[in-house]
Amino acid sequence: MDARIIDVLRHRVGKDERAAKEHDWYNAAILALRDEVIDRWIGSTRRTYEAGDKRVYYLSMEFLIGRLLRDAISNLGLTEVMEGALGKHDLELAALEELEPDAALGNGGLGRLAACFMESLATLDIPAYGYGIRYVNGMFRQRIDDGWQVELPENWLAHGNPWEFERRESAYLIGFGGEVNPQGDGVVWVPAEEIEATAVDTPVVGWRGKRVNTLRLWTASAIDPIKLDAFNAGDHIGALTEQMRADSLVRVLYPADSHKAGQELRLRQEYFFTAASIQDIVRRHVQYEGDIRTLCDKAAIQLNDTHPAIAVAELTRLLVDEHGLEFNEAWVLTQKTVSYTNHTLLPEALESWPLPMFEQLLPRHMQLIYAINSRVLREARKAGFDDAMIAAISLIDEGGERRVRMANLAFSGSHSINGVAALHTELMKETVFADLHKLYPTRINNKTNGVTPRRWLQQCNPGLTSVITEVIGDGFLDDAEELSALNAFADDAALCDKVRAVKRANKVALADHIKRTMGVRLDPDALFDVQIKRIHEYKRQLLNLVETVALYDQIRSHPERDWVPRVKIFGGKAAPSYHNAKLVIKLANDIARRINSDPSVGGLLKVVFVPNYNVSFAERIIPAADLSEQISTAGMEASGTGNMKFALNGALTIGTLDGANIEIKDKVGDDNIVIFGLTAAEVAARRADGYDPRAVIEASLELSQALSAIATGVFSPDDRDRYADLIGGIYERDWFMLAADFDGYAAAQRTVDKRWEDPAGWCASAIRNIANVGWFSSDRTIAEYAKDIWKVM
Ligand code: 26Q
Repeated sequence: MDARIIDVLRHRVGKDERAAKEHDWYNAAILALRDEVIDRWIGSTRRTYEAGDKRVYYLSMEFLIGRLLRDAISNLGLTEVMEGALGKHDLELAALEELEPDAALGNGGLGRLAACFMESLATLDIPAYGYGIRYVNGMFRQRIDDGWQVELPENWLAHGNPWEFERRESAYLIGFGGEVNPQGDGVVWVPAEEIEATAVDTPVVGWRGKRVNTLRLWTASAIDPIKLDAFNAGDHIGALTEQMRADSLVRVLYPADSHKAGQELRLRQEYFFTAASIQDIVRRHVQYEGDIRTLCDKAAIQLNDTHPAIAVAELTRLLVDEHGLEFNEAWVLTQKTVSYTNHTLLPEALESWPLPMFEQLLPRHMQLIYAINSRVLREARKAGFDDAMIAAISLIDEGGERRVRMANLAFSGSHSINGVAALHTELMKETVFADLHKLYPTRINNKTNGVTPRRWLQQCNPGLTSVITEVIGDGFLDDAEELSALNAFADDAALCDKVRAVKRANKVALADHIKRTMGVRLDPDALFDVQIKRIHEYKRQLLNLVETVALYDQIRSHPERDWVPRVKIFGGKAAPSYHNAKLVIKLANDIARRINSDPSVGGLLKVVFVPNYNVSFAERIIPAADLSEQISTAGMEASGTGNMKFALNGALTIGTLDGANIEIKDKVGDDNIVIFGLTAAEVAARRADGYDPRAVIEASLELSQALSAIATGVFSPDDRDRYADLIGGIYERDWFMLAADFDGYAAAQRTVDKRWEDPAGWCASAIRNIANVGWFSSDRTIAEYAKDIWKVM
């Protein structure tokens, strides 16, 4: 490897090893490794082609990949080889890895899930393509200025991207607008505007490098990048407008992860990448198989939420308008090929588009949606559905301004619709999809999420990985459920010491990092209590902050008690337009400033809000966490995946009976998790009965004192009214039931303190968490999709 790196450094980077800077070595290391990746990539592609295997296509607006270097080296088994080669030049692999920018082409859970799935697909040797958008600017970089979030553009491509390959030959025209005209016995869509989509491919290496799959992201360009006639006539700006319109499609990721859709640009982005992907899939099929009618035998198209739901209409359109199928035959083939995953029940995150906008942008698709709708509604009427049920099933929302419902389109066009955790899937059947489920009772199924144990244990926590290997061997690296062998050693004092030593080392490393980057000193022997995720009212960072304030009051009132030293760590981004989420960030920083500088807490409590939480920071902080905060209002977090990563790294969970927390509890056992709060059914019942938050607050002294301290400006002396409305909202409405769950949460935190005071017991629980969450490997999840939905295993 050393000779290869030197050769690459000279001939591809163009540097003498004596003159090479860190960045040159970084580029040389990636390019040397890349050759190995490419050979396997070509091998995998050939193998699939020769065997005529069915392929999986994962369509997603988001792929939150993070860094690739460590992942690729580790999955190829070259970590030691690479470290050795670089060591000869006094370079540390870990230091070079830090130079890689995160590929942050996603908001949060949904995008990260897509990245874990890509890795597991390759690991399980399933031929698969991920399809998405090559955003020039991914998720914004978050800076904290005087406690407030400031969004800065993220320029991950500034120094080029050695992992990507542009495929100029894989380009398609994507139309927008225009009109639909009769032609022969069919129609022809004549778009008003056409933009070219070009493929940019990134290899995805599976564990042990057996298969390398393709992540194909689309970039956009004008057919005629510069209109020379306009330019020559003096219209220099006008000559470039088409290229600007194309650029805008792939310019930036929408930084909202639950939002009332309404922006035309968003719909244009969705159609752009979906249409390019569907054209690519159809072209590949026809080229290899000849007959479009066998598409469903050779292709499985999975929609990651409704963002690519237009695929249903686009595929039907291609089959009818370009391949001459009858509508009914096209529709059945579409359904057999497509399946859809739902990731949220929040009403504001359910996509729908104003019908006039939709019709103007996609006139042919609108016609087909009417045709699909009349077919679905006919089936509903035949099944005896009443008017209210028909209205709920319709692809068009007729209440007020007419809108196209993307979830109903995705459901109608799919043979499988899955939720992402058991509770979420049941709630899908009872709420948003209740009527569609009655009409098509076999379609909804559950696929509980998972995370890749390569990135989220082996790579991010090498210390823990080697301790586990010493005890149970390395079989768990190939089958995470083999971690269960650790159960036999949960009470083993020697193992406990080692697990604790690793955790402490990880905490020291995190504390060093935070000291260096933020100037805050943390005690590595304190309990590290971590809540990292997007800032959202339903995720209830505010509940954690209010409890922090209550604890602060308690410590000051009873300094004589034996308080457990705690560090409360928060991290996460707020959507730029989400006022209350941004205020929660400011509140965390206001609380941190006050508490951290109060000598009367004597270092027993520290609060930090880490700026710019991203995948790379998650890889640092999760191995260092003792306590994982998963405290969403029950029924609102579809699954959660951070919860799985923490447990896998030996943190205990404090959480509600929501999303996958319920299944984590079932696996690790009631004694190894701290559960509190209302159940989803109780939340619904309380809401239906007329919930009175004011009465609940007044009944809890601790809660009312903490809320009033925040509301009256104890933490914001520079602006005493800053939090008046935020806290007022809890008194008035409290939609997320913070007050109802507060006492239970505070009591649960004191249970955590008690457990912490028994280090052996804590450690045994941590080991039982690690031992029993192997089931949450995305390998298991993908195997279920492969068998039940895609039929490729
Ligand atoms: C929609 C329309 C317009 C603009 C943005 C959006 C949009 C973008 C992203 C809506 C939703 C998202 C992302 C949702 C998401 O991340 N959901 C999470 O998915 C995880 C993986 O299944 C679950 O674990 C989480 O519980 C769920 O919140």
